[in-house]
Amino acid sequence: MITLYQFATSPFTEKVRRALAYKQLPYTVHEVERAAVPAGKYAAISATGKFPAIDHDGTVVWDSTDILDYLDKVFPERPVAPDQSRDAALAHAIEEWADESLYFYEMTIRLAWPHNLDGALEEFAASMSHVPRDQLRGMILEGVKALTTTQGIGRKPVEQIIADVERQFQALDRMLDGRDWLVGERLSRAELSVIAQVNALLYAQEARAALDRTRNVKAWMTRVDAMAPDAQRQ
Ligand SMILES: N[C@@H](CCC(=O)N[C@@H](CS)C(=O)NCC(=O)O)C(=O)O
Repeated sequence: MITLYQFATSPFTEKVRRALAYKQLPYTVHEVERAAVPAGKYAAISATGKFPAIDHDGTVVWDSTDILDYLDKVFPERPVAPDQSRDAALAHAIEEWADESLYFYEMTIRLAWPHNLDGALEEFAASMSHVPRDQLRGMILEGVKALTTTQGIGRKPVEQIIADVERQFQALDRMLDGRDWLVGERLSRAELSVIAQVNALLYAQEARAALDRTRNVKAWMTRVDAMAPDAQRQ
């Protein structure tokens, strides 16, 4: 039995849900109470206090990348890792691009830009129902601004961030020129990582405009959705 501990709003959680769907593995979802994390309620599930994490018959794994490794090891059917060694390395590099670069862009433009946060706020409110909306909005804007300022993207002028996002979408588009999948001849973990961050980015009007200027990305998203749907987005 697999239990997925998640924040519903996290792109890393979407990545894992898609992997579980692709591998046709049943699971139950435990929505993590954000307010209870600092007090250690989930310390036995995620030592970092970050989610997603899974509990598979008592084996606990946290971090979406480690979770995908684990799932392929224990359930080798329908692997999300490519077969060829070089393709597997490339999929890993693309996964890191998604998790460590696209992620900071989606956080910045979805959650630290007020006109985009308003469209995402209701989903955050679902896991923090005890916090009044206005207070929650302020907490997210302030918290994410502090985080992305420390990381660096939050210090860039808005126009530069929009240009960066355009370049990221164009890079993804060119990776898909003349091919169905990012790596190799079938869906891989590269798809699952990237589509999750793209969907988070698309809360922002600037990212939707960038997507409209691509030639291959929408069709690729439809292909990924068909093979590895996200139950939460249906
Ligand atoms: N590298 C981790 C990142 C997970 C992550 O950053 N999750 C965020 C939600 S999007 C989180 O749990 N944040 C809570 C915190 O940092 O306290 C993964 O791939 O799972």
